[in-house]
Amino acid sequence: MKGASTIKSILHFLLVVLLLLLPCLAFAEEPMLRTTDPAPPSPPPTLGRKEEGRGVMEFKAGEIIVKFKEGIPQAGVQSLLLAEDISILDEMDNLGLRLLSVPQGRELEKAEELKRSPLVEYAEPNYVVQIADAITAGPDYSFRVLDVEPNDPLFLSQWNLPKIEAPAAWDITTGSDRVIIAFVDSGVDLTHPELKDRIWINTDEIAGNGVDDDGNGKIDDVHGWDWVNWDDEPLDDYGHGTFVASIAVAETNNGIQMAGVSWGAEVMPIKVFDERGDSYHWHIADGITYAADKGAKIINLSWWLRSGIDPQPVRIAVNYAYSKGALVVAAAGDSFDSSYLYPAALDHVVSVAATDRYDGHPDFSTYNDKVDVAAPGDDILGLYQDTYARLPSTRFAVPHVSGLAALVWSVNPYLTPDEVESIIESTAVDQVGDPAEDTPGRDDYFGYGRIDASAAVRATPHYLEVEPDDGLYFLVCDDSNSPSRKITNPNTNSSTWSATAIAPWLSISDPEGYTPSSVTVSIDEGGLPGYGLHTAPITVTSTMTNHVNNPKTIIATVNYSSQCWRNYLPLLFKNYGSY
Ligand SMILES: [Ca+2]
Ligand SMILES: [Ca+2]
Ligand SMILES: [Ca+2]
Ligand SMILES: [Ca+2]
Repeated sequence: MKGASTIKSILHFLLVVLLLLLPCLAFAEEPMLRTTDPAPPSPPPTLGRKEEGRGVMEFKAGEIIVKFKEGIPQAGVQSLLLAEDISILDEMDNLGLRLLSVPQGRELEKAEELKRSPLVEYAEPNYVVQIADAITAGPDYSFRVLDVEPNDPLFLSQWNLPKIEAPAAWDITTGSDRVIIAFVDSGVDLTHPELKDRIWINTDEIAGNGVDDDGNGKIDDVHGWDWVNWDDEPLDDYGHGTFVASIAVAETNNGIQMAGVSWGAEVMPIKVFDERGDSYHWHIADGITYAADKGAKIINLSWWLRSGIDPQPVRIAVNYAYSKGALVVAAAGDSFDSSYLYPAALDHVVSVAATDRYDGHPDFSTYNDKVDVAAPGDDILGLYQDTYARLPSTRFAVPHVSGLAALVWSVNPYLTPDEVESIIESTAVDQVGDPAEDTPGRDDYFGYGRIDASAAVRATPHYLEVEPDDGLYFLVCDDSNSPSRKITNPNTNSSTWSATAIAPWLSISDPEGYTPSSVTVSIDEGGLPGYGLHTAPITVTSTMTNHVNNPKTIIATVNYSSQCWRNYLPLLFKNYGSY
């Protein structure tokens, strides 16, 4: 077997040569690594992690949120921060919260140290919130875009609106633009034809002058604010906020696309979620506070926090918003179980569960003793980018309740958040679902029941408001046409009120229009008894059976002369601004 031995020797030789060459090959491939240069530094971590509650909580590296006890001297706070080598990044004076800068990697340790100080009420990391956070495997959260854009109005395929009796509610009101819904979300498409005329305008701020005119720390925040990019354009680069807002307030009866629950409400975009759908407790707490300070009546929170821990900054912000008269509405969650999810499980938050088109309880919808009401939250149509999507989630049940609260507040702008919540809950339809789940009265699956918009607005005591409410002034002359003026009701539909007068020289039309609605008051010159000043009362009456402040009287005054120049001259000095 000499030949075999020779082959073995040759192979052995080749192996040795190969082994000797290997370092050279490696060197030829990556010559720079053989020098003494240090390895390039890895990028700083942007997130920390902590085992908590139901899983791992992520938080922003280098930041913690602290609330100092009330009445603590500032000097004490300063020396504590100095001793701990901590600096202040941001402050929320209304909530008494401070965002502190701490060394990266030591967030939990620093929070624990501060918690031991008698000056500190609580301290915790600046936790991450994910808008589409599913804590267990759940429904498909990716946006499913419709294959075919229907030629017929999309309202016909919005099963959710007739289900909650929205069309019958619209006989009473289609929603006043005086009611603002803040969407604490990923922003809103400000130029979408279905939303652009619904965007709230901050009248205390002058656009584009580079000045913080209303002194709230945000320059030129004319239509909300973007906490992610810290600018005045809360645009939606994720798609969620536009989808949610369209369910509540899409422009309706405009001949295009879809319908919203409240056609008239205004949208305040609070952009705190970024293009991946992530946010932080600090931004969310600040966004909720901003919305409450700027007069939002409803704060829509279509998301929940992972892990089920009680979020202190969000809790404090929600309590603040409630104290300012806002109704906070949040998703019960898509947990498939009975876990408490926040913010829905907080006090002063309406927790909304989902129903399907058969008034069933979808498996994903969280059930627990915090659930207040149920609303359509399965196969819900909304605007997504340049088209539509149909999605399931308790996140999309929330804007139904927000839109309904806007309708209720339109019928009566003077209700408290507790009164609005009570009307929505007491008129919700009980025992619509599986009898094993939807037991008589309140239950953990449906809360007080599936919302009924028509019943809610009809149970709301109508507070009739009209403009002008202090009198109408007319100039009537032989040498010009007789004038007419409008009395406008900005809050409710034409069916809810009427206006009458008994003077032979006054005629008043029936109310017309949705919301706003109006009557036209005309002067019949021939009925006037002669030249001079004449007055007559106009009686404005709510025709709803359930009303307050009723009826109202508006005085109509006519100044009648042969030639109008005789009237114009003294008017310049009397300053009748209403003409
Ligand atoms: Ca400002
Ligand atoms: Ca400005
Ligand atoms: Ca539309
Ligand atoms: Ca029930």
